[in-house]
Formats: sequence, structure tokens, C-alpha cells
Amino acid sequence: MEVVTFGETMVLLAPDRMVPLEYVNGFHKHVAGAETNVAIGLARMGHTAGWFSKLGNDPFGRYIRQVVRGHGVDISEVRVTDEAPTGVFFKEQISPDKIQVYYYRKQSAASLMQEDELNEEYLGGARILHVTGITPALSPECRKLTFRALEAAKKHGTAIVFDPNIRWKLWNREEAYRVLNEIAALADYVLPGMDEGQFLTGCNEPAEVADRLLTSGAGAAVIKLGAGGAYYSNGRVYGNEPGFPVKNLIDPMGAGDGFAAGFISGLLQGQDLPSAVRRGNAVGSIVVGVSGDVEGLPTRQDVDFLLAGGTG
Ligand code: CKP
Ligand code: MG
Repeated sequence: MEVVTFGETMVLLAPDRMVPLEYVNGFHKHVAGAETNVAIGLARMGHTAGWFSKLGNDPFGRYIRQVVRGHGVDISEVRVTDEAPTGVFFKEQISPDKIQVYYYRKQSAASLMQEDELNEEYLGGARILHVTGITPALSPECRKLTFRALEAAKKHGTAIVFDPNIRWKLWNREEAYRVLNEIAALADYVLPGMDEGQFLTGCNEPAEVADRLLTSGAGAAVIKLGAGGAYYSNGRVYGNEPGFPVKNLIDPMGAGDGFAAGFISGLLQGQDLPSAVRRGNAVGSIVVGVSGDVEGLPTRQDVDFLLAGGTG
């Protein structure tokens, strides 16, 4: 397996109209979870990826398994439990860029993941471990599992890619600050958005945020700047990679995960830091043109076409 990732994937119920949730009568069912977005993105670009988690023994759990497996992601380490349901969340979208989410994930099946359920061999066999800051916020046990996974990656020489993905509905600020900085310091690549970088470091410029993350122990930092592309630094190579123009913004959710998938795909192909960042920008820009987190993830052909200067 080239990449292993783990975390909670839920059923997303997305309204059929852009009005406040209380006026919505119809919903569309999707699969959404930062880590499966990345794994599916990688699989669509021709890479091998595995995802582990815990799902409820219920129709939504089965639906998630079918979709994730259907995209070619390995789910052999996914567990199923009778003790809790699969998490669900609703999206409220009043305009293309005005989105709120409402989670129904407290004490969900995924929050019951345990550190002793980690298959170290499975993880250690991967070239890259992708971790997000959502998982350690789910429960104390999930936090232990996250650190256990990081430890295993270090032991086996698996590179760690970390997307802080701060979800304020799941954390208090002090805890988020402490835990996410601790993870960032262990990571080979940290991929915060600018607001996340500011929160983690207290710095206001992308270059300062990156420097601070490197000083704390990260191997490289990539600060995502939305339409402005991304700033990257590993202390030796640094600079800005501009974003790709987005003609029709439909759904910004999942853009960060698209970026991570493109970036990791670049790393797996042996690209240098700026080229991998450019690939991340390309995938991010494609994802936001389609509704749903997974539905816009491109094939390798689509990304290469855009990177070669293709449009439309
Ligand atoms: O940062 P992004 O918009 O790329 O992430 C979106 C995902 O995992 C979404 O799929 C949702 O399920 C989540 O983040 C979450 O738990 O908020
Ligand atoms: Mg994100």
C-alpha cells in the first residue's frame, strides 16, 4: 500500500436547495470524511490507499463501506460495531461559499476506535501515513490511537502527512492548540490553511507560520492560501505556488482534502516540494467545481491535463 489513513467517515445529508436548513425538505445522501476523501482521491489518480475506521452495523455503515471500497480503497482494516451508530452530518449552504455543518457524531462508532486495534504491520507497510486533526478530537481513545499510529509510522520509516483540519465544534481552543502542535512537530509534512497556521503558531504571514512549524520539528510546511495557491518551505526550498483559477465555485468543502490527495500523489511520484504543491493546487481547484466532497475528485488524466495547461 502506498498510503494509509484513518478517521471518521460519515453520511452527509446535503440539502437540495440553498436555503436555511429549517426550510429544506429534500436531502441527497453522500459519503464524506476528510481521510476517505484523500484515500479516494489517491485511488482515482491510480495510487494504492487503505483506510481504517469503525462503522456502525447499520445501513449507513454498509453504504460507506460500499462507496469507499467501490473507489478501490482497501478497507480490510475497517471494523464494524453493534455498540454505536455510524455518524451523520447535515450541510447548510446558503450561497456557494457560505457553508455550515451540523454533526450528529457524538459517541459514534468511529469515536469508539481503540489504540490496541491498530494493525502496526498494515501501517508500517505504507510509504505515507495521512493523519488529520479531526481524529484526535473525536474521543480520548481516538487521540491515543492517533499518537500510537504516529509512533508506529516513525518506527517503520513511514512518512507522516498531517492536515490539522481544525473543527471547532469538536475541540476547545487550549486542547486543540496543544494536541495539534504536538502532532505537527512529529510530521514530515504539515498542511494547514492560513487561519489554522495562525492559530497554531500565532504568526500572521505564511512564511513566518512555516518557519515556526519547522522550528518546532515539522519536516516541511505547506500553508494553503485558497485562491492564492500555497506557500511551502522545508527550510531549504521555499516559495509560493499560485492557485489555478476556479471558473465556477460550487462547493468549497473537500478542497483541502483534494489538495492533500494531489500533494501526496506528487510525493509518491518522486516530485520535489514545489511540484507536489502545484499538483495539490490543481486537484483542489478541480474539486470545488463539483457538489460533494468525493464527486469532484479527478482522475490522473484530468489533473495532468490541467497541469499541462489545459482548460475546460
Ligand atoms: O477541510 P475539508 O473541507 O477538505 O474537509 C471536509 C471534510 O471530515 C468533510 O468530508 C467532513 O466529513 C470532515 O471534513 C469533517 O469531519 O468535518
Ligand atoms: Mg480542511
